[in-house]
Amino acid sequence: MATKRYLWPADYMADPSVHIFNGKIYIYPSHDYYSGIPEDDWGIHFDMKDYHAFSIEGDPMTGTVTDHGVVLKREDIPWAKKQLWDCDVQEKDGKYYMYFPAKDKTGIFRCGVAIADKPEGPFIPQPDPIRGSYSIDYAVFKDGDDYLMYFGGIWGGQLQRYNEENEAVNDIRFPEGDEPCISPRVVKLSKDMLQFAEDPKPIRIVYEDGTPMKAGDPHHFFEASWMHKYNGKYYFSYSTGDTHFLCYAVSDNPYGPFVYQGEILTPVLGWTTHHIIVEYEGKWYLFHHDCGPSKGYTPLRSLKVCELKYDENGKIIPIDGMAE
Ligand code: FUB
Repeated sequence: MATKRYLWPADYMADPSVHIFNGKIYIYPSHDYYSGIPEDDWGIHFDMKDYHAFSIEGDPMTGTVTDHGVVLKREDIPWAKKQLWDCDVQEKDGKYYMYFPAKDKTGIFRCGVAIADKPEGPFIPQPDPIRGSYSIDYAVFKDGDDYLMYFGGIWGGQLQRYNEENEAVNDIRFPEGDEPCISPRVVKLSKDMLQFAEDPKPIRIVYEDGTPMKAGDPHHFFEASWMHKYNGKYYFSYSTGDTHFLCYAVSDNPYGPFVYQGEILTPVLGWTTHHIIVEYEGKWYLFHHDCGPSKGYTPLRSLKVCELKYDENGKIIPIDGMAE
């Protein structure tokens, strides 16, 4: 029996964000389509125009998947010009908040917020993006009464354009070799969920000896942050982009530093790798995407799910990205 399941063979969906709302699994993916834009290192071929919401009836490996249709589209977002990339959704006081990246009219990624009364949408966008927001791949984690957003992605995700004081820089350069890799960011959201409550801070991913993850290490941070908690510890997971792994690091503090632990998923078919980890009815699952159905064509990705297991020390047992 296959240990992985393609969730929605009818269309190309990527970058899953998954939460349990009212006891049910909801998925908010990016919606890939054939844009005809030639592939480049900056991901301009990913010119997504809308988001769908999905839900699963029961067990993610076997339950019926429902497409709730388009829940937000580019033409309804006043400030957004193009590229609706990886989003996330969180619930507070019965309202559902979608956080999504899009390029504004000057070509800069910003974080928009859209609000719904139900997890299946529709989501109504705010007129402007979050003040001071930048880069991509916003993942919002509920930690007690706080909502923490983890974000950032290099190359096409523009994180290299900002210093750790959140200022745009002119002299863009990528660290190399033994230099520390570019750090993802974390920021607490305001009580109304619509703005940042503080300045975003860099997240340190360190080795066991406390030294920073090197830019030349194939396990460097690239994009696709996710946070979950297991046995009281914070697990920060991410994609290594150009080396095509999903990896994770662990901390006692949601702001880090996070000690590097290992790989979660080895490379899949297709360039990008992107995931979430969620617990449902006592089991843990990895949702991600690959390009199996499009025969390895990176701009057209498909949603997948498989079970994820920990060993007795809380280490994630790595999964083979190419296994069926
Ligand atoms: O879908 C566009 C981008 O590709 C995402 O934002 C990245 O995480 C990568 O999956």
